[in-house]
Amino acid sequence: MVIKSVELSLVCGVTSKIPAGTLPEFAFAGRSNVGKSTLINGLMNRKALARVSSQPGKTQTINYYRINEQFHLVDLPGYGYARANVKVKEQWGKMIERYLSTSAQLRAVFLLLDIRHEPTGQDVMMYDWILQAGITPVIIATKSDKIKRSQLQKQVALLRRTLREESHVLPDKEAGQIRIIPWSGQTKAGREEIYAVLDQLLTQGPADGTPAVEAEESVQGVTPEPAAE
Ligand SMILES: Nc1nc2c(ncn2[C@@H]2O[C@H](COP(=O)(O)OP(=O)(O)OP(=O)(O)O)[C@@H](O)[C@H]2O)c(=O)[nH]1
Ligand SMILES: [Mg+2]
Repeated sequence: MVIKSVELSLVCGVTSKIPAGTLPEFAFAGRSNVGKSTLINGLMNRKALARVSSQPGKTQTINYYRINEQFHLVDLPGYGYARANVKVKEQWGKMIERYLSTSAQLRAVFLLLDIRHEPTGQDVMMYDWILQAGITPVIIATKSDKIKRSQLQKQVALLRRTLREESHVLPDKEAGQIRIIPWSGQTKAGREEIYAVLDQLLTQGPADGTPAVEAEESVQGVTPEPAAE
C-alpha cells in the first residue's frame, strides 16, 4: 500500500450522529494508552496527525482519517481509563456500541492489546462486541519493542489463549484462527502485514464475519513511499 494522502476528515463527539459514510472504514479499538493513535500515525506515515499522549484518555471522540480518498481509518476512544468518571465510561460504551452497530461501511476492527499483558475483562468484552456485530476482528499486539524477541511468540500465544478461553462468542473450532499481528510504533515492525490486511479487505468487499485468510508473508525492508507532509 502506498499512502498518497491523509487528512482528518471528521470528528464525532459523544452525542453526534454516526455518519452513514460512503468509503470503507477500518476502526481501531483498545484500552486507553495501548497505542491506537500511534498505530494510526504509523500507518499514515505521519508523526502526530492523530494525537498521542502518555496521559491516558487522550482520544475521547471518534476521529475519521481519510486515506488516499479511498478509505477511512477510525480512531475510537480508549476504554479502561480508571480515572474517567462513571458518566464518561457509560457514554463511551454507548458510543462504541452505536458505532459498531450502525457503521455500514465498517470492514474490520483492529483490536489493540499490549503484548506484555494478559487481556483484561474489558478487552475480552470488546472482542465479543466486535464478533457480535459480525465484524472481522484483527488483533494487534502493540509495543512489541518492549519485550525481547525470544518472548514474542509466548506473549502472542498468551493473548490468543486468553481470548479463546474467555470469549463468550467465538465457537471453539474457529478460535485457533484468531489473527494476531505484533506491532511496534517505535520500529514500525508489523506495518507491512497490517497494510496487507487492509489491501485484502479493500479488494474483498464488506466483511462477512469470517476470519480473514492468512495474508502473504510481509516483505521485510520495503517501506511505503512517505506521504507528503
Ligand atoms: N515503546 C512503544 N511505545 C508506544 C507504542 N505505541 C504507543 N506507545 C506509547 O504509548 C503511549 C500511548 O499511546 P497512544 O497512541 O496515545 O495511545 P491511545 O491508545 O491512542 O490512547 P487513548 O487516546 O488514551 O485511548 C504514548 O506515550 C506512546 O508513545 C509502541 O509500539 N512502542
Ligand atoms: Mg488516542
